[in-house]
Amino acid sequence: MLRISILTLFVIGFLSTESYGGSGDVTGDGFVTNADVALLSDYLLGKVQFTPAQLTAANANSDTSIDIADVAKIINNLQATISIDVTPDSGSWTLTGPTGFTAVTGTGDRKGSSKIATRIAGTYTLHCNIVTGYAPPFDLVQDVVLGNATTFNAIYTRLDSNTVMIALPGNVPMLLIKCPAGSFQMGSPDTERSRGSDEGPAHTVNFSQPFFIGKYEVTQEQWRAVMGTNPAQYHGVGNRYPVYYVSWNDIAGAGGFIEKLNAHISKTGQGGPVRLPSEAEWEYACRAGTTTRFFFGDSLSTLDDTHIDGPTDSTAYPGRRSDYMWFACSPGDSKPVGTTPRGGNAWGLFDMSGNIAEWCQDTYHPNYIGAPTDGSPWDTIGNIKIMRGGGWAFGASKCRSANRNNSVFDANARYYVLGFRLARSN
Ligand SMILES: [Ca+2]
Ligand SMILES: [Ca+2]
Ligand SMILES: [Ca+2]
Repeated sequence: MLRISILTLFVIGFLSTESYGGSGDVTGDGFVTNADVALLSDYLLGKVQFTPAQLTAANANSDTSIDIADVAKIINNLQATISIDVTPDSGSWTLTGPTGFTAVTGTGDRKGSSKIATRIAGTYTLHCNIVTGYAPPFDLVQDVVLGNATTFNAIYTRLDSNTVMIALPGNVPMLLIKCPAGSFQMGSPDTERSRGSDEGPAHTVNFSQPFFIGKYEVTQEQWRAVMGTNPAQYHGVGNRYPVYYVSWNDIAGAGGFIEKLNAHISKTGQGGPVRLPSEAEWEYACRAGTTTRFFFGDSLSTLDDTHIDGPTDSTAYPGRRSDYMWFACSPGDSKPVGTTPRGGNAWGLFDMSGNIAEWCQDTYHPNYIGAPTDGSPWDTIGNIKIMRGGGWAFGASKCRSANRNNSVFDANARYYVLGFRLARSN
């Protein structure tokens, strides 16, 4: 009986063309994967019985028997399957892969029988497009292995009332977060460990209006979208990495990033102009209501001036400092923005401390005597510009909320640990 069935099905198999989801698809899901190999192996071991349709599919080499040669044939024909699960379903995307894979675009899910099959193993990237009212996820990158199933879970974030999204040229998104009106103590108390004298006197700054500041450091993808180039190299390169090797003048000077982006914002009716944050805005945003050395606590229990990581003191923020900021080569080079293990600060801002240091609008003053108290930039003397937040190459003490630069960077300097984020008044 079995023999007859196989012979009958042999004819059918011979007539059909060998294609994905045909010969070798023992599970009947339309794809040739490791699950088919496993099921066929179980059949050969006598563990399962097959239906006529499964017998047809299992006879992968279309001869007169089902044996180990079919297993070999199926392995040779293995596909990888790629499922795409997008939330919400209005999300649209492009899937790209290694050389030889033709990019696939779509809207909504590709799951179940509509999942994507490929016989090209390697690294695949899912890029999600802007959807009204939502911030797309960063590009999702995964290795795809023949025989296996891979799922890209693309989850958009609904924009809340505190978040603004600007579409850069090419529809590259940039997110800004609203910082509330209010007051804070700028600078550090004399008792703060590892402080510099330029962090005092601590003084009250009052913001009568809310303002916006970048959720993330400006990325290389964003820089390229506006300027057409990517100056960053050697110290973390990729769309999601922060841009560096950009001078203050490259950003805020004539013909720079801000001037070009504001022309685009104006032309596309996307609200008011962007600018660099003032130093006061930067520290207010970094602290996000905290008065401790770092936005995650005081971290007093290990030496900050060495490259030693250690526990924080605060029970409210348990963990290591490297859970909150990329500092002290932990390990080396910049990191993709927004990837610190414990997320951002209380206002949802990422990498304010660490990753790359950030240019501000102000020039450097050796102390805060005479500093403005309304949050406006202070650029009355010199050509040395402020950088804030420390970076991946610095010890933890340089990443404190109140820490200021070492008064060395003029407006034309480019540095491998120095980038920026943007601000906007309204
Ligand atoms: Ca299958
Ligand atoms: Ca066979
Ligand atoms: Ca930073």
